[in-house]
Amino acid sequence: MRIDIVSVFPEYFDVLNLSLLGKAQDKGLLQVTAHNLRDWTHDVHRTVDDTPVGGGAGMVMKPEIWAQCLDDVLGLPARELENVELTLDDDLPVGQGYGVHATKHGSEVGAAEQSSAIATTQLEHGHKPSQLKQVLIFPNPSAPLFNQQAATELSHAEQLVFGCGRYEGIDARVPRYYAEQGVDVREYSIGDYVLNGGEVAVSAMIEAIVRLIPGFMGNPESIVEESYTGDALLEHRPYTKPTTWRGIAVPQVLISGDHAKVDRYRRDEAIMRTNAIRPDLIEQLDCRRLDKADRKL
Ligand code: 6GU
Repeated sequence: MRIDIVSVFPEYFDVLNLSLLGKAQDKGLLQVTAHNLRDWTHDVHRTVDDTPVGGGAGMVMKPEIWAQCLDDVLGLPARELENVELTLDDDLPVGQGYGVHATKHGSEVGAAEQSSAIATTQLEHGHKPSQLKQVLIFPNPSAPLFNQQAATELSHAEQLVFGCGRYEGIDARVPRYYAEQGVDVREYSIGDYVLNGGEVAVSAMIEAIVRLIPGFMGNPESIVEESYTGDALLEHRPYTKPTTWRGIAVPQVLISGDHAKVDRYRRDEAIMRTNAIRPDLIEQLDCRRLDKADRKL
């Protein structure tokens, strides 16, 4: 899998090189690249945002910068610059040029170098953009919740591109445009609270997705049994030795040696905990997946 992340704070993603994700990259299962959105700007201030049309607080991220960047990262054909307001840049000596250079080839030198750097990376890793099953994902607190089902589905993609918004978000025409181009576009929230930007949400989504890539986890069984897979129940609580610690004994059944009883105990625990903590998950539960003993609870 190839993962491209676009952000104005690409350093946030340095941590992805640590731990299991780093190992997956070493094994060649995964290649993660964090891009700086500002590399696709053309003005000396490297501006990525503007005031909201219609008024209001905060700033909105500009669609043309995002599109220049995403066209490159998705491997779509470069387009000529369009709808760019040519402004005389007052930081440059008069006569030396404009803040924005609209050329036939779509961009000034900096951005052209960017796209060739990406093309080289794709060649090095043997990807042809046309063969990729791509998904473009925008973290958005006002979107459907990201869950284990979404993570599982996305773990089968060949390329994931994450566009991290800051401020009041990215101009709404950006996801719409790529969807209209036939790109599989998703927007996800990671919970009912507000973060300052999408970076932390994307880190969480990547960790949830990448551990589901076949060959990533040392012990695939630990994935099958855990919370939210299969029945969408919370997991039973874990215990290790000693069987009595600081006067607290582990549940007796766990040291009985009776595997059927242990399984039954763990399933009861999972159902009761889910009922107490997440009754919404109990309501979603597929009744056909409950066994006779479950129904007595
Ligand atoms: Cl995806 N983004 C932001 N900014 N805040 C969030 C979120 C996403 N999910 C929950 N809160």
